[in-house]
Amino acid sequence: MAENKGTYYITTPIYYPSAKLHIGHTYCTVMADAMARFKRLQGYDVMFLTGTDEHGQKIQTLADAKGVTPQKYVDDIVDGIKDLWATMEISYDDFIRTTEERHMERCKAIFMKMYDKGDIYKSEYEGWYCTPCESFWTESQLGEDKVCPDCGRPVQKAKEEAYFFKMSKYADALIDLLKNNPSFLEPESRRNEMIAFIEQGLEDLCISRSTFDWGIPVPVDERHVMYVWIDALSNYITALGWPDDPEKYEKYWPADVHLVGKEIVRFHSLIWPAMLMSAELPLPKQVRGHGWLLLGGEKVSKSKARKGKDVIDPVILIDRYGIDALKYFLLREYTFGQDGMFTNETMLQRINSDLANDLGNLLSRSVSMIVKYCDGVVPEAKQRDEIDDDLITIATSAAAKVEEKMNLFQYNLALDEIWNIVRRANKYIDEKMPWALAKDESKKDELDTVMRNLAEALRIVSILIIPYMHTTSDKMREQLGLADVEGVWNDAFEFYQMNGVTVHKGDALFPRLDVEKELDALGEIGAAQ
Ligand code: ME8
Repeated sequence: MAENKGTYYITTPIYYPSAKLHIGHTYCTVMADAMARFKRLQGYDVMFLTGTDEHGQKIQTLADAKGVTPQKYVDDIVDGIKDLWATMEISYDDFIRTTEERHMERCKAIFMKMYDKGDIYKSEYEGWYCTPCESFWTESQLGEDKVCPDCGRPVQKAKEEAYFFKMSKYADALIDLLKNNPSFLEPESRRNEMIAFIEQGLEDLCISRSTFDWGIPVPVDERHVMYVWIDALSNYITALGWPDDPEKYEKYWPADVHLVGKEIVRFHSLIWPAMLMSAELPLPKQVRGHGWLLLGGEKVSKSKARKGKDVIDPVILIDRYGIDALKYFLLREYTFGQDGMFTNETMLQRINSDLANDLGNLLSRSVSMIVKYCDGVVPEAKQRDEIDDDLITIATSAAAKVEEKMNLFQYNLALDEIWNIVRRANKYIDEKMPWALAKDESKKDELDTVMRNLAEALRIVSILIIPYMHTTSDKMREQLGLADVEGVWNDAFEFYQMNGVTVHKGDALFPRLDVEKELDALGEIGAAQ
């Protein structure tokens, strides 16, 4: 087992059970899962939390339209979300639903801490509300067209008696936090936006609603329900058992990172810390805002008139290409913090080039050659020249580079470091031409060395990819004769661990896709959606 490096607490947003989740929704969860697996592999005691955000006007309206109770409405959808995360092999340690008793009671306790501090008062709310975002806006924030600045949809006028949280009291402390502890909010562009937002003047926040009742009752006035964001943000500590069952809270809080989409950075980097300051609880160490996958912006292909739009249903894509291919694509293609266009065409091309060609071919040719030239037994390396040195250096130095990139949430660059080994190893085969060495008895030592070095480089790759594609890692290790040996992080730094191991030829890791044919098939599916 790897050494214990301490604890690591990572969260995703808790999703609204309001619609079928598309590939964009899965992006954050896939990133959080890869980070959780990466930290576990390194020896951290990881707590990975996700869940669902089930109260509020939006859910009540959707349930009313369907003619079912909000509870029935959310129960059905939450089951589907859990099924999706199971299909996607998301390794969460806890799934919190905000309709659970454990959450609701603890959320009331947070409210009471803020109330007892004197930070909550009753007044009247008059302004605008975006129901899809569950967000309050003032006249001046909306501009003339009266649309939500976050999502661009129309807002509704709201006028009701309400409880308010003295956010304005925490404006200086929040500015201080963002300016003096810049790593609290990454990337920098989001931090600057938030500083500008506060500097425009931070108003007190309306934190209760009384025109509908699908929410957690306000403990001091049951005619009101809590504003859904106060309810939702609390999940990060209610799931840990604060305050009545604090074992996990004491172990894991403060969170190492809240991963969130860019449009909800404001809630996590202003409202949530202000709530915690008011409740006199420690702040999370970091909030990281990721960009959006832009969906449906483009037809499947500009060059060919295909039938429908891109398929963005993760289940269909996983069914056709497998979960590892999809996860690899999401993590490799996009840069954390920036928006990126999602198209089926880029996805298929990436799967073909990086997975079928680069990785799949490397494994299949290496294993075939070890079978053919060495009876399947990984031989000893007998010599070492500059070309061997280059491969060995790249392979054994990758783990440290991967760690560096992962600590910056640069998943794409971390994967690129791993693919450096893959590309170098493929080039190594071309340079060493083992088929030519095999024809010359006097080159047997050189041939053995090449076979050994390829096996070792592949072993290192099989460890490094565990966080992103663990099933592919298992398949590789099966073929490399390492199925019974646990992939351990520290072993990725070392060469020469495969004395006398017997390899087994297996199926192609990723069958080569006919991109044109696949695009046509996806176009048909997209047209039917
Ligand atoms: O905001 N690309 O829930 P939500 C990337 N309940 N990310 C996307 C995306 C896309 N195309 N579409 C959605 C909520 N997301 C609240 C959170 S947390 C205390 C409460 C991301 O279901 C979005 O940015 O509307 C957000 O981070 C997440 O999906 C959940 O969105």
